Amino acid sequence: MAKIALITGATSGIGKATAEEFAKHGIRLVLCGRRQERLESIERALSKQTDVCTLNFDVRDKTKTLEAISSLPKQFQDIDILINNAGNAHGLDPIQSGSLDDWDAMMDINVKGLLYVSKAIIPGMTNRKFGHIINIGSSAGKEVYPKGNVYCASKHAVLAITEGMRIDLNPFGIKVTAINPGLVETEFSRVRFKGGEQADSVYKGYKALQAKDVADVIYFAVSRPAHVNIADVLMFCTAQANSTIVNKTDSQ
Ligand code: NDP
Ligand code: 8X3
Repeated sequence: MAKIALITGATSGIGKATAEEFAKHGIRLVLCGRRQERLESIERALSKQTDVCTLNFDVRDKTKTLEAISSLPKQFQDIDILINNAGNAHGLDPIQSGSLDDWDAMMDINVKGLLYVSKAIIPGMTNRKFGHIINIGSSAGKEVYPKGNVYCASKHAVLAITEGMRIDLNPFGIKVTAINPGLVETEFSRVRFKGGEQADSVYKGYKALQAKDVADVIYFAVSRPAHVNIADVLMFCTAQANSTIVNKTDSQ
């Protein structure tokens, strides 16, 4: 029987590209997000390749998250692969002028939301002694850059949680992986800068990672043999050396 993957943040960027990659390989999909029209159009497109079910919930809402996942039809309940991807940066401000609402959004979505979804899925995996959790961290979880403060903190937390999961779930044979990309050209910067020109300029002058590049690595991780766990991946585009050094020399 084909595996079932639940992907959060499947309406855009890395999550959507991962859904498309998994569908090509016949992995059955539970796709999550808040934008209903997008969930429906992605379901229509990918249903040609695999079985697809969608769930609309905000990962900040603990009750709705647990209810949505427990409402899955029987044939989608046994999740083999969890991709904890939903998340964003909100704002890029020095700590002394950061917005409380932005801080709440990042901690509530990137950290607590990831925990709520995991809480709903892990018992099934421990019961079946089988599963693979992939947390989408970031290079921002490995180093702190100017004005990155709370976003970097949220992604450092994702990496700590990933390591904690790998330790605690070890007796159950559950794989736990962190995939940590640098700059990826998605809707990420539009969310961070609340739209506008600043967002468009982030990916100018060099070739950033594309969502499909990250999805390829995620598929690589889930397609290893049973005895192999890819624990942690840091990936950049060739033009990026670290969070602050990006060779922007292309004329675009
Ligand atoms: P996008 O903005 O393109 O996608 C973000 C996804 O998260 C959307 O599908 C969105 O769906 C979902 N999402 C956001 N907030 C919520 C919420 N409250 N509840 C449920 N779903 C939510 O960005 P990316 O694809 O780039 O980001 C995906 C992940 O990759 C994030 O965790 C991000 O931190 C990480 N990342 C991104 C990098 C980049 O440079 N782009 C680099 C490193 C890591 P909807 O709005 O429909 O709910
Ligand atoms: C996204 C990459 O450099 O904007 O996690 O933090 S960065």
